[in-house]
Amino acid sequence: MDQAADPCNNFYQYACGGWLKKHVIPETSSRYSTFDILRDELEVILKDVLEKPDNGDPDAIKKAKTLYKSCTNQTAIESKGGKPLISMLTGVLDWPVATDNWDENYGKNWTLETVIATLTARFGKRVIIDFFVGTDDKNSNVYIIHIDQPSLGLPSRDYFECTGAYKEACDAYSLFMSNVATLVRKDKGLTVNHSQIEDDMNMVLEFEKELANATTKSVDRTDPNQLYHKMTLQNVTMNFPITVDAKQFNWKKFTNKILSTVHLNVTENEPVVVYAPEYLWKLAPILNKYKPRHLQNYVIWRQVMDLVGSLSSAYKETRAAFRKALYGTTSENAVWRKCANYVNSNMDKAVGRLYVDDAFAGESKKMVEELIEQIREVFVQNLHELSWMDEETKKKAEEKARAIRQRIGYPPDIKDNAKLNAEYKMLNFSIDEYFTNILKNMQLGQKKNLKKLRQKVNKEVWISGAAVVNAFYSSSRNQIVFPAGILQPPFFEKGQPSALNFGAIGMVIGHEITHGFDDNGRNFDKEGNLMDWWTKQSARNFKDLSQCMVYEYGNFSWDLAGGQHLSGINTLGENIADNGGIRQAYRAYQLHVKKSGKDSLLPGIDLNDNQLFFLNFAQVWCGIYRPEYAVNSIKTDVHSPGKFRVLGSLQNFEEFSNAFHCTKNEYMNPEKKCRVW
Ligand code: OIR
Ligand code: ZN
Repeated sequence: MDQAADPCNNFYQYACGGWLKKHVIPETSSRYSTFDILRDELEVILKDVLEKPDNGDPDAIKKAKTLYKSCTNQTAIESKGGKPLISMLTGVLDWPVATDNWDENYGKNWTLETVIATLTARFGKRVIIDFFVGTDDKNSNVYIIHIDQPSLGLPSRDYFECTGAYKEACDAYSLFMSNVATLVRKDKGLTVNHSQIEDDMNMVLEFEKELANATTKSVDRTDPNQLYHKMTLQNVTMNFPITVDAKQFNWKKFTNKILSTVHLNVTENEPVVVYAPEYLWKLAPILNKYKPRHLQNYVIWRQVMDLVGSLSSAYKETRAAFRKALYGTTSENAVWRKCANYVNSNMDKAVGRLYVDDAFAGESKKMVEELIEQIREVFVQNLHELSWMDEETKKKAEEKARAIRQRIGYPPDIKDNAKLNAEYKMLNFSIDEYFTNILKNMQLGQKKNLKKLRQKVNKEVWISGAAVVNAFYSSSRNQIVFPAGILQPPFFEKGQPSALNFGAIGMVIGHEITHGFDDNGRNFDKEGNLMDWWTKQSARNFKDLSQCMVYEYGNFSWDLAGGQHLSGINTLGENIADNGGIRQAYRAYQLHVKKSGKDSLLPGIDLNDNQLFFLNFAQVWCGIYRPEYAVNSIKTDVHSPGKFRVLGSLQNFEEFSNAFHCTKNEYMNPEKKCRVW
């Protein structure tokens, strides 16, 4: 910390000033913070456990270790060059810019449905139209087909302005495309005609600019009631007529082509939820303007760009300038880090098992259960004291709060070898076929998703792996999850003073519980269904009170992002959760002290326990961003940057000012304070 700073003038500088002076952001990191260091340390543990030689491991563990080895197997990857990619780009997946006379061969009987369906079904790559199976917002026990607008090749729609801070990214993006196209043509022994490649890639960027412009802004997609449009497949065909290459886009064919990979077939009466009707209406005229060649170039590029990092260094290098423009990093993360994260995200149960066996103190679970009960109680107590909510709505809110189910540490099944092996029965990896292994994972992952369409929702399933430094709330499951990865210092440690535990993990618990009651979560009932359980008046009051936070956080200008202001709307849910979390944790701590007294203070620092509570909360967020990543995350991260999470929530909390004796109108103690929960 920086004790020379005045906690009442800028608590973030006071809490983190010393950290900021002592840390330099690594060349491989786009953001560096206490949080990121915990994640880096977790990766070291994963490296250690994944590299440990097999000593009677269950099959699932053997497979995880094989996958990891194939990923770190540089010689095999180098020797293959672009071959694995080239052998993927054939037939329906041919890439016109890297193929001679594509138009003659495929152009004639080409359909957009086929190529998009193939990318969705075989690789889970959703482009132009995002087709996925997910829980029905209005019936959380049932899965249903969803049609939504897609993600784009750049972090957000704003980048396609290609001016100012986004210019470098756009230029790097089109250079990235041309470089890869050139490399693939060379590897295929084809001539390289730069102007042809330029033309093709310019058309791709032009097309994606129009696509980006057709998408709905995230600030206009925050209300789940506005997104939800349930209709039959027949209605989709009627409501969203699209012609491509003078042919009618066949929604039913498109859907059944995707579902055929899991032997499912639907009629035109199949229910579908359309999240982005406006986008689909704007999409139609755009698609009509482009030739098959250009559409094919685009959709294949979107698949190719995600795979170059898994090929030889010649291909990896094509991504360097693109990565620099989006993340600011001047060198790739270490291969073992990339591989540890890759295996963890694709085999989270197997890796979770390795992680908890090696690093998770089981007795933490009991203590965290205790904390959750205390904080849940405080949430309910506090609820009944709110002046802006009427009795009827309070009753419903209490029911929902008490119905929240918790998951701590890891799912017990991962300790059961038989169950763990069953989870990966279909998977077999080979040590020197990393690229093929990736495609297998994509295929299996997508099959699992599509199969859900005819399955009931299993609410017992955890929404996160164990080896994750984070915490979660699921509105459809009304479930809070605290993976083993976050149950460690500075968040939690059974031996550390309770003030520190309450200020960190206690606040995280409150944060997750409050998500059930933020601008998004509050729309769902205790069963996780999109159902309005609010009276008109209470709902109106909620909106007024949360609007205060929209203005408060929207007023923060972020120097690292060129002075851009935060979006108070995009970050509202997380800000409501932070503000609720800190209040609930503080109140729970006061109750704890009343009951069990205070723990010893920290030696060498003359702060009392309440001050330590706030200090530990704040120091979780000590960190720095590279400017390129600040520009990226201000548009893509639903969280406010750490500094503003600290300032914004503590400025609203009078107990913070009491603890540090801040007088009225000092920066940390503004007259106007926002409060929802
Ligand atoms: O905000 C969350 C949510 C999980 C989430 C993850 C990614 C995108 C959207 C939501 S509920 N978790 C808290 C969080 O701030 N996570 C940060 C992040 O970038 O995911 C690290 C967990 C948390 C809450 C309060 C204090 C520290 C951590
Ligand atoms: Zn959150």
